[in-house]
Amino acid sequence: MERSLVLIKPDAVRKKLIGKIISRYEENDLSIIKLKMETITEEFANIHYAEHIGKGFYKKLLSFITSGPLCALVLEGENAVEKVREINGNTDPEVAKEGTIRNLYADNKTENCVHASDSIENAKREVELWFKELNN
Ligand code: 3AN
Repeated sequence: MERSLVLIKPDAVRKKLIGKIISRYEENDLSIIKLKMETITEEFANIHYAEHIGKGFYKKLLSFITSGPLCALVLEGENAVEKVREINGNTDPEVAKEGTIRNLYADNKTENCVHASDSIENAKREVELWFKELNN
């Protein structure tokens, strides 16, 4: 069983898409084992997105991700990391395959509704960062 950290980002929360997005994961046989809503600080965002600090899009990403409440969840299931990324679709909604969350609901590369861990190693780091009580 694998775990992945998912964020339903502030744009999706504002558009009242939490239910629709969560349904897609559940319909694909993933279980929600943790779930919370909060508005994160810039300090916390800098830890989560450490690998992107200094990139051209980072300031915009930082201001967006701290702009309002988001929903963080840990999903568990077979092949969860890869499965969630397939369900989410490409970072760029114009490239994302038809039927993926980003194809259906995302506006652009910054406001793209969801985040998911991109490797098993990062999933472990992110799950522990967001849910300290889960020592996986
Ligand atoms: P993904 O979330 O698809 O794994 P990453 O990890 O490459 O994408 O990027 C992290 C986040 O940074 C993305 N979710 C997206 O919001 C933002 N981002 C990535 N590339 C760009 C870009 N070229 N322009 C604007 N925002 C970007």
